[in-house]
Amino acid sequence: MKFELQATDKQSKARAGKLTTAHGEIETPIFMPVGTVASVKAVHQPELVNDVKAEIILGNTYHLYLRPGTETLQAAGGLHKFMNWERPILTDSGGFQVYSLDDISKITEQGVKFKSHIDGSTHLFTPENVMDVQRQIGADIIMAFDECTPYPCDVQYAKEAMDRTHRWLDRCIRRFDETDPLYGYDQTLFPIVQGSVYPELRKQSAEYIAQTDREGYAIGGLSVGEPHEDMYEMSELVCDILPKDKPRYLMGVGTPANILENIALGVDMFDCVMPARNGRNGQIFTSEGIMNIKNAKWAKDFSPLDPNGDSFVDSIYSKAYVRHLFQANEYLGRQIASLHNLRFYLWLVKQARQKIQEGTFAEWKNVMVPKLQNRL
Ligand code: PRF
Repeated sequence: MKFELQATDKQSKARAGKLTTAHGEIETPIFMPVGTVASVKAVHQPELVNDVKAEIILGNTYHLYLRPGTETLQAAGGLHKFMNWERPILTDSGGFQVYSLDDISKITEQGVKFKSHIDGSTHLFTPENVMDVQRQIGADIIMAFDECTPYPCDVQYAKEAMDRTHRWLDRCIRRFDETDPLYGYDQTLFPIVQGSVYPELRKQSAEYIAQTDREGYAIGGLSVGEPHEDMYEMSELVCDILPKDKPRYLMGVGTPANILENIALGVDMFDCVMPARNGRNGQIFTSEGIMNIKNAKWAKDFSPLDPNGDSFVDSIYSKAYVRHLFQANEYLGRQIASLHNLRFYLWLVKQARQKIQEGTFAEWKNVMVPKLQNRL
């Protein structure tokens, strides 16, 4: 993998870059649609390529390991072939998902014991087998096995979890470096910074992660319920420590406004279930703000979902029609909303990239952020 820094904003820490993987190039800043179970929900592959214009998507080790399982994925020749997605894929390591299971997972030095949400069977994830599973899935970028602390979290536990994350990282790196990719193309491993909302821990973690000298780094443990100001403070502190010539990925963030603010602090990559999940519930993100498409006020509004929207669905459907589909509980309504929102997120990061290259990002961001938070 190669990362080329192409432009940096003068009035903020925003960057534009190009990431080259075995499955093609990604222009940063980028948003990665989430395809947890080998499917970006309700979106066909040609729509993902041509309409959303996704450049990279995300898969989840936890879900893919449980179903369809690594035997099937290996027999298919890896996840790219299985789902017919020829562009880059990143897989999350499963840590975050097993902690979300909370009362049914147990953390020890060895790893995390958890029960399948599908059939209740017991499994153990360790830094080593999570590397093996991600080799078998075959994503271009794979994530270290970490422990994401909840919010709030006392400083003592946050430090314990961070130290464990660092020890697990050493084991991940050892296993990753002594194994080979299974499908003939390179994979790369991104370590994850933790440390909750404690500046001293974040600093320690960022320094530890930076000295591992990998090809890219992630920031975890944020957007878990802390105030936005804390998220921005941690994100900036970590970005200032991580090397400038490597991409930074902020995991699981966030709203459109969160994304622009974090781009301004030096983040290059994002993923979040929000555009698709909230879209399926009728929440539409636009360049003028957020709307609930189920609201009666849209009943006779025949304008597009977003007046500035360039998505395929914006060019052919109206607010009134999409509202009707939600009222009638039609699948198509949820599908249109997902497509619109995913394209909107991709449009937003591409606009950011263009403004960074033109040298006008900071002013543009300050105009956009309040607009993006409008309730329509
Ligand atoms: N760790 C991992 N995946 C994640 C997170 C994390 O901390 C988050 C936190 N927002 C989202 N996804 N491995």
